[in-house]
Amino acid sequence: MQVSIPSLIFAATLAATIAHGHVSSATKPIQPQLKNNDGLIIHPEPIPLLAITPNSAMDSVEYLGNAAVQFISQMVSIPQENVRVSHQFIDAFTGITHVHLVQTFSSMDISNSVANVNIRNNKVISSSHTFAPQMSLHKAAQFVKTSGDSAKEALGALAKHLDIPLTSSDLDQVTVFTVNNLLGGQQISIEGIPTKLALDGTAMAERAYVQNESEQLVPVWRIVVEQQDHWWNSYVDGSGKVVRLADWYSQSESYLVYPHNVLSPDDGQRRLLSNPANHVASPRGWATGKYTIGNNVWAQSNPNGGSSWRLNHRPKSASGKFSYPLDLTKEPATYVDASITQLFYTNNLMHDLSFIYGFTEEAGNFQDINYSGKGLANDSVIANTQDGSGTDNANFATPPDGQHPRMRMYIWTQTTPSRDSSLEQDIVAHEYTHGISNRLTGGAANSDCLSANESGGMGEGWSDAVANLLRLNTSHTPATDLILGDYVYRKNIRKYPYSTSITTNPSTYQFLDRPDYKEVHSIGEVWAEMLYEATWALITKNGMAESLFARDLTKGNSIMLQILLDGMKLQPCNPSFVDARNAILQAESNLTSGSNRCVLWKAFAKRGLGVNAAGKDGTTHTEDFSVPAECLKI
Ligand SMILES: *[C@@H]1O[C@H](CO)[C@@H](O)[C@H](O)[C@H]1NC(C)=O
Ligand SMILES: *[C@@H]1O[C@H](CO)[C@@H](O)[C@H](O)[C@H]1NC(C)=O
Ligand SMILES: *[C@@H]1O[C@H](CO)[C@@H](O)[C@H](O)[C@H]1NC(C)=O
Ligand SMILES: *[C@@H]1O[C@H](CO)[C@@H](O)[C@H](O)[C@H]1NC(C)=O
Ligand SMILES: CC(=O)N[C@H]1CO[C@H](CO)[C@@H](O)[C@@H]1O
Ligand SMILES: CC(=O)N[C@H]1CO[C@H](CO)[C@@H](O)[C@@H]1O
Ligand SMILES: [Zn+2]
Repeated sequence: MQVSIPSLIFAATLAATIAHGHVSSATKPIQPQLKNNDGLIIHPEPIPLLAITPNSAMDSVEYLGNAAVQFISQMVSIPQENVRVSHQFIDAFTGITHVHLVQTFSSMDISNSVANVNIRNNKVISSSHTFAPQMSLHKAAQFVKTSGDSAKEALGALAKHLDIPLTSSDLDQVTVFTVNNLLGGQQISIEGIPTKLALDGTAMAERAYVQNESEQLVPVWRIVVEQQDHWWNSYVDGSGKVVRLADWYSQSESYLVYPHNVLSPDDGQRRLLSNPANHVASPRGWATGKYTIGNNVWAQSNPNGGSSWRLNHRPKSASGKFSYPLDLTKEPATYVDASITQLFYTNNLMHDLSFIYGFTEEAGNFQDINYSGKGLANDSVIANTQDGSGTDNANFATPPDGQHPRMRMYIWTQTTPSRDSSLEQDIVAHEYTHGISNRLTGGAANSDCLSANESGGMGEGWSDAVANLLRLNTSHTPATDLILGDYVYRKNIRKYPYSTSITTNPSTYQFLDRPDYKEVHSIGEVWAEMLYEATWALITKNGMAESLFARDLTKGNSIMLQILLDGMKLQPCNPSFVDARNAILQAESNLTSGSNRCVLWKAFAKRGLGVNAAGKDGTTHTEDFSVPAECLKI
């Protein structure tokens, strides 16, 4: 029986069926942006420390600490008695003495007014500070309420901020004790706290100041409370507002997955990857809690194929380690947690990769919280593994910015046992790229810009092209041919392998006029083949970066991914092949100033999209194999 070629993915615009609800967002740290933060000041001529007579009783470390106090207080014109050394040591490797200081007021720390002074050979080589000016000290408000009860009120305010409100009967159970701290100041021990707020029922409180964004000193209660996954150092002002908040717990996450250089189970083993998130693209990591849920993706199974997803099954890990058994001799349902973990991983990988290359919050990417405050929030990817609404396929729906896209990965039935498409990177990468191309073409608010014949076809093509780029590595050469879907389908899901050989893959521009090239995936094959030529042309000229994630724009594969995404942003809604090629050429001109222009022209011309090629939807396509005259001499 003939098996029909499955049509991987229609990038359909979403009907308004997706459930919309509150996305729980982790509490964010709060750090006032201080005015007087000039960063590290390097003193090219190291500044000799002023001679304070070393007291013979002091060791040199203490001497340097005092000298640092004197140095910094002179530099910012505040009294020495308002500066305290919080930590200092001599680094045995460099010989540099590092002195850390904090500004004080009324014998209390101004918690975020800090400085550091780096000293070598009794000279200051660099320093920094965020001290409040002397004027602020004069104006500073005194504590009005200092009683233990006001510490309790502050705890109640913190609980509310953390979304764990305490009832009045909860608060009735809470008791406060005054204890003396090591510096002779008063500390308060708070006990009897519900364990939902404090792991062991206790918290520490002390009075302090916080410098706010207008250089004013705000009297606060500092409260330290430890929870299962957080360890909060908080500063609550008299009105109950949390004005500073830090989490001492750094979330660690790990995933047992096929890493991105292992295309599928056919290609290698799973490995446990620790903290794989890119710090720029996902500053707070991938999983924000105990499940495969995060700011970029919510991954779950969906065996019945319905549209609900929030409460669907997901693996749970209290420790942040997502590691589940996988026996490929059994049916996919037996390893659903491994599959969800893999899908979560690959989606996040695509998020981070595309973010680095400019699919940012501002550009309309997929995130629940936009950390930059730009772009619309609440649109993480809904990624369903083993989705019951189909088999032998996968798809991705992209509504406009601010609405969740949905990825549905199906089980493939070509083999016994069946295979799970979430385990094949090229298919997941293909799907995710539909989201990128749809959001970037025509702007993030318009999801209808790859919906004509040619543009829809190119949507398929970009998806194959990015999947190809992601899997290329330094042992590949221009002679490498790539096929898609090999793991789940056991053969190529496209007509021809992607290849720089005209014999292996004969696709050219004029194929678009053939009756068997009206369907988007066929059109996409022609476009992706042109992009495969362009990719190798760029790599041949510029070499290949070992990892795309380094975004080394001197290397061919990174240049290619960059101009693909830049081109999407430049091109019109529903572009033709000619438009998209021109946008890529313009992106190249901006990025590498034309140094790769002729290489690109030659690649496109090799496949009939040369300088005199003409055509668009509704017309015939005239192919042309020539390059601009300027490219003939090179
Ligand atoms: C996200 O969605 C929730 C619930 O629908 C809403 O309360 C919240 O304001 C939204 N956030 C943004 C930034 O749109
Ligand atoms: C800083 O604190 C002062 C005194 O409490 C207040 O008047 C001012 O509005 C605060 N500034 C900011 C930016 O919060
Ligand atoms: C490149 O990928 C191939 C699979 O296509 C793999 O066999 C090979 O080991 C990889 N090489 C490197 C350097 O990662
Ligand atoms: C788009 O393709 C369909 C069939 O695949 C065809 O009927 C239609 O005429 C095409 N539209 C244009 C504008 O070429
Ligand atoms: C434009 C826009 O919707 N910006 C949102 C980004 O996210 C923050 C919350 O993190 C919202 O407050 C903004 O409205
Ligand atoms: C080579 C070149 O033209 N680079 C420009 C690309 O666009 C950015 C943003 O407009 C400019 O800053 C670059 O100079
Ligand atoms: Zn597709």
